[in-house]
Amino acid sequence: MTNDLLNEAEEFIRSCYKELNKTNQELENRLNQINKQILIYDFYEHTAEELEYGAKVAWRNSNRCIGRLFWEQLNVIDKRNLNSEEEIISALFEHIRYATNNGHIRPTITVFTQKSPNKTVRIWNHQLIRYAGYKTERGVLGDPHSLSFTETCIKLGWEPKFGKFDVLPLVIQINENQPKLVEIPETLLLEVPIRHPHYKWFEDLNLKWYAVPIISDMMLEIGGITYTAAPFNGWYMGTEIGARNLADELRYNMLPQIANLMGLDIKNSISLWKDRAILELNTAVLHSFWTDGVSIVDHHTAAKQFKKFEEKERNSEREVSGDWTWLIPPLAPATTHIFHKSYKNEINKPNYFYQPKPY
Ligand code: HEM
Ligand code: NRG
Repeated sequence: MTNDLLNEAEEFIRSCYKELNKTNQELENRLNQINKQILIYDFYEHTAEELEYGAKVAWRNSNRCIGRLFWEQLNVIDKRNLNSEEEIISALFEHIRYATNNGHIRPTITVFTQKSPNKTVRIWNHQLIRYAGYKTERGVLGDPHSLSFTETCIKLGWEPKFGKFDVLPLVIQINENQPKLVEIPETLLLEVPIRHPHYKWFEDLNLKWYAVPIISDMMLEIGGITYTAAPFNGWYMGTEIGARNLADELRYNMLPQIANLMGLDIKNSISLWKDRAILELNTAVLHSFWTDGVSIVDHHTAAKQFKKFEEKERNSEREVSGDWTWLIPPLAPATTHIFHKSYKNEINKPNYFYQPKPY
């Protein structure tokens, strides 16, 4: 155990200090110090600089992410010193406010206390901002992706609102304590009503989506240390909302309604009604975010940015690993360069990993 940690720590510190152009003396000193700490305490703590670099490299190593060109611009907020649920909740509110930035979204991560035998912090939400989903006799109301978490919130005392776009409360747990629930203040929530540049009827669908995707259920692993609560965000690629969240049959399933309103024959798949509807839905998402001044990227621009990332990495003599099945956009994949090449899906660390659900 101790040996694994020592090895992981050493590997991280060596590459970190090399990329940060530290002297050999600094490297040796730090390795000695970490060695001692691990031998005595069975753990060590990152410096603020190591943490910042580790979180950035974890993004750089995220094989499924097409947005990695901007990995060096991640804003890392160090909140490892917080001890209570209340303090953590305030820090999450501050993350939402800082990252949202009135629509000019800032890629941000807030890192809470590392996992240790006597302390574990977990955020139960999949994303800090997410819509509830309810099972009713007439099918699912809201986001089916949130069904089990919504049920959990209700069991913990949350009052369900039975709307299509109810923002779920934050749920924070320290150790095995009773989890704390709190609503996100409305003033912090930025949402975008979806309308179409040409189809006036589109707004009558009353669709909207929240501005900032803040993944809060993954763990950040750096040099053998695990951060179980480290919510991070960038901005959306339009297809995440327009080709998946609002389109998937197992999500908001809006394509049949949109196709009907477009006057297409949804009985006949060779009319390509799904393709026509999904295209207009994606047009509407990009148009609405753009018009409201909320950061978003279309999949063609994102793919171009990813190409630039690949070039930059090659110049730094690093290989880009990637998960092709996730990197290709769900809309017109073959129009991007990503479709036409392959990537090694090799897992490098630091990285962000799934962890078991706490509920
Ligand atoms: C996945 C885009 C920022 C880490 C993804 C996906 C997209 C994307 C389209 C695939 C999502 C899906 O299919 O569900 C972007 C864009 C960003 C951005 C446009 C804008 C800056 C970030 C940041 C981080 C990050 C800041 C971490 C610091 C990840 C990870 C995944 C991912 C870990 C995989 C998630 C999973 O396995 O569920 N990203 N991303 N991304 N991104 Fe990014
Ligand atoms: N598809 C998910 C979000 C996954 C991460 N996407 C990002 N991440 N853009 C959804 O809510 O649609 N990010 O950190 O910006």
